[in-house]
Amino acid sequence: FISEPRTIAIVGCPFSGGQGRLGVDEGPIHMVNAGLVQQLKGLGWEVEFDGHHQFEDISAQSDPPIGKLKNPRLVSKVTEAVATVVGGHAKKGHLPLTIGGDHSLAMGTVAGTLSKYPDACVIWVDAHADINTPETTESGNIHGMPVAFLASLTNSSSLGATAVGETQPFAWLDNVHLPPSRIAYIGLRDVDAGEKAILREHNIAAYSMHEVDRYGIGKVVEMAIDRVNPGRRAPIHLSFDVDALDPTVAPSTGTPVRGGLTFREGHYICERLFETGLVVAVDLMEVNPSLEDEESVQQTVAVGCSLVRAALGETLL
Ligand code: 6HN
Ligand code: MN
Ligand code: MN
Ligand code: MN
Repeated sequence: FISEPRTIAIVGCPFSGGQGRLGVDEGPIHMVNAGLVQQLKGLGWEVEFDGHHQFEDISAQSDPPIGKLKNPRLVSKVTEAVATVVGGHAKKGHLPLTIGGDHSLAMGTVAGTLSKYPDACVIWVDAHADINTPETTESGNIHGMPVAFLASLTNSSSLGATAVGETQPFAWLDNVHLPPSRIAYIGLRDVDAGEKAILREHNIAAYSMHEVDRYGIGKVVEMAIDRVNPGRRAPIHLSFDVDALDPTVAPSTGTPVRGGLTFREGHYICERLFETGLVVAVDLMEVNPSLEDEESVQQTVAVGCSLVRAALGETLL
């Protein structure tokens, strides 16, 4: 049994270093400006928001790639800070709501959740599996890798050597471990070949759009919960990448993939997880207000806010 948090702590993370497209750092600013704080208060929550997180800046020159990984030092520093902030809110009994920013941030959010709830499971809603390792990544973008680090499928030593005396990026994550049996995906449709092999090898619960079509979203969500949380007692961390939605529903995002979740399917996942009473942390990632036209941006920001509301108790009746 989880004593239900009454306070939401919004962690705004204007960060784009886990991928190459500028603008995704503006996502949280747009969502807060759209009235997210008031909307959550309207659901009966106390809401804490002390402004967007200020991240230490590391210049590109002092952060050359390690192997294929781009901005490794920056992403490591930022996600470590996010883990501390999210973990701190969770330990006070608050529900951390992290707004991205790119999905590399989930290294921090999930690590933060695990620091308070070591038995937590993760429902990862995304077009992508974000489980590349430094060996399998084709893009070198770290937002495609957070799950591999969280699940200890890779670690900081596999990055290769850094300068003498330098702290190895991601060493802070080496002691964080989310067992692969406690991860379930919903919405997948753009999974790299190396990632497919990893999902198979570790028997990770993965419900792609094929399963959504086949069974319907209602059944898929129950199957996902049962796989990672069979007794339905463990805390749930929901990490929602807005690109899980179809690009017609959420166009302003950096790696859109057609054939995604409908507006209702996305909201249903959030509503159903809230109903379990087990949700202890929520991420909403990858809204990029610099992509597509103004109407698309507004639509994407609005759908981001409404997914968050659904995950935090908004009902249709
Ligand atoms: N995201 N699999 C691709 C890569 O670059 O590794 C895409 C990753 C997308 C990540 O959307 O959070
Ligand atoms: Mn707090
Ligand atoms: Mn993602
Ligand atoms: Mn994605």
